Amino acid sequence: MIDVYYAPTPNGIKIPIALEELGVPYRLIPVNLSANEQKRPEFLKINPNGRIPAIVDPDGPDGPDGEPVSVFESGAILQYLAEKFGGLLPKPARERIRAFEYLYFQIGGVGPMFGQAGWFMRHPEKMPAGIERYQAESRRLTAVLEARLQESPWLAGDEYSIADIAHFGWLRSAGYAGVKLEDFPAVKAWVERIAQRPAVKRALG
Ligand SMILES: N[C@@H](CCC(=O)N[C@@H](CS)C(=O)NCC(=O)O)C(=O)O
Repeated sequence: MIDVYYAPTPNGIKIPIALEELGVPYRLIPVNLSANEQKRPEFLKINPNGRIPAIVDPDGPDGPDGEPVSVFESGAILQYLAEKFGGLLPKPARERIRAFEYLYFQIGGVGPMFGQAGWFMRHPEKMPAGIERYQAESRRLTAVLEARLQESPWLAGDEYSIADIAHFGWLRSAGYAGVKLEDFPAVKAWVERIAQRPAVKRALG
């Protein structure tokens, strides 16, 4: 049974969604971010970066009776799960490349920019220019997704993948970063389509 160190945040929900989609049993271990549990020494052994999500797979990558492995960084966890359990990543090389492009686009772009936009919107006294800069960047990144989803049902192409799962939590809460989904109709329809998936409903309870 895979242990998922979890809080119900845009990064946190990626992991139970992927595990539900793959049909893999898991146990959620809540991490109280307000109490800074993610900075405790025992958790830092699992994720030296002191953030959720992280997982511990008692069987490791080699399957039953293998060595346990811990994985941190949500993109690395999604890739680990997709490769170990054989799903959520297209097999054709060209679509697989697209899946990784959009996965890293989320990890390096959408996540940090939406996060900063949301933070500055809630702390305007710190730096008004921060709101303007990070909101503008969040909208620009959403426009990139809009263009992709105008031409393709899913971010990798014809198949739903870990690239979609990585973005879903951030885009369904786009208002947090000052992004109005009404301005991005293909992204809005894609968020609604993902929210209707039975695995996603189960993961979100
Ligand atoms: N790049 C990391 C980001 C993880 C992250 O920012 N997690 C947030 C919750 S969404 C967190 O643990 N925040 C608490 C903290 O920074 O102490 C990932 O994708 O896993």
